[in-house]
Amino acid sequence: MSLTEQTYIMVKPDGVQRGLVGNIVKRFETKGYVCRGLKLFSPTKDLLEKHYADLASKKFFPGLIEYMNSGPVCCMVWEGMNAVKEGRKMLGATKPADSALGTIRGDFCIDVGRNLCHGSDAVESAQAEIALWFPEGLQKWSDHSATWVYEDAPAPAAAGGGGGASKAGPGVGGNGKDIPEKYITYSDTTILGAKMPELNTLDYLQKGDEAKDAVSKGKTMVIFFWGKYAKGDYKLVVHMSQLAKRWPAVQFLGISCDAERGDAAKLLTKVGSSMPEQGIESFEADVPMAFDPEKKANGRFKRLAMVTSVGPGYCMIIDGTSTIKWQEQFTSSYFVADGQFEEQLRRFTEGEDLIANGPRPEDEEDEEIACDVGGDEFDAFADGDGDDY
Ligand code: RTP
Ligand code: MG
Repeated sequence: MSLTEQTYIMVKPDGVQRGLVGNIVKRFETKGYVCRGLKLFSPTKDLLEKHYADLASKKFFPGLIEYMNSGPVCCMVWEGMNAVKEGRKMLGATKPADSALGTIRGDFCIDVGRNLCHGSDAVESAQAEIALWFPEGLQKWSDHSATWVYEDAPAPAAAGGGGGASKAGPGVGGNGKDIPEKYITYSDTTILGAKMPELNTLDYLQKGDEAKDAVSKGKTMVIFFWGKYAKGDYKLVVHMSQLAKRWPAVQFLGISCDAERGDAAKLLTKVGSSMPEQGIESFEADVPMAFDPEKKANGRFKRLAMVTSVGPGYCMIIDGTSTIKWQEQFTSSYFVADGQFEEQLRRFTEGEDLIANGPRPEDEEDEEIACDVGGDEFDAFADGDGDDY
């Protein structure tokens, strides 16, 4: 259950006129939601038409646009558990007559064409509406009340991210422990700052349109390498799926290191399976996943990184200009929670400086250790006991 689900709420011109902004803010705030955006705004007709595009064929559409364009609206983004559903409940049904007393529409209006407020109807539409109405981005700040609102709230230090508490800092992982030398990403790691190579040779196993759309629109991306043959790596896939839910604005993409398409595809048939020996209650892979024919994409990353291999567990954060901002290697015994990836993603999406581990110490002899683990030849991943997945 996400504590960072967001909904877009808009107080319509009649609601603004009648002073309902304060009432609506108070309801969300006292319930425990966090405000991530709030502004009075006079929208263009074009923006309103985009917002209400799904109603374009309705008879009332021209009237709706004209009325919404007749004065300023108040735009808000509220964040918290079940924000979309709870927001709709607070606003009431579309028709005021069907709205229960105690809801905004139930208490303060009569006519459907003047129903005072708008609320997103799904998590996906909320994200699209937030992007439309707040192209400048949202406010980022730590919610000091989180532990009073949620039983499982993140510790205050990480509340701004809305996710699990992270103790990550220079040389220290999210679990508060020193990161083993070979897994530290030093600031002079070759791939950092490089431009992501073309992904046009990928053969998507699922959700390809989503990934292609994100690449063409220059969305922030997380790319991770995985392999059916790499058994210890399955937990990474689950973890990445969970991070993807936490950061819906970031596009996740998993690229297979398997030599055969059939092998890669087979892992995806295991969604929902329990894998107790890997500590997986229910296997998840709910992000775009691609087979990499002839490992062409892999080769491009390998050349960029100047390493001998890029294998399962190799993860990157890539910004909207295709620049690789962060890279970390996980393995069958070094998990995402042990490293800095999650905290770096939080920092990146909230506009904070990333943790810097400094340059690789000069007396290090083998400069490629950190990049080599998890490579094709990495035995720890070997699927040695038959084809039970
Ligand atoms: P909203 O999007 O504004 O939260 O409202 P909603 O989901 O409850 O309802 P939706 O079907 O999306 O309608 C959007 C807005 O169009 C106006 N409407 N007029 N005259 C009519 O029959 C009619 N039906 C809808 C309302 O202003 C409604 O909020
Ligand atoms: Mg609607």
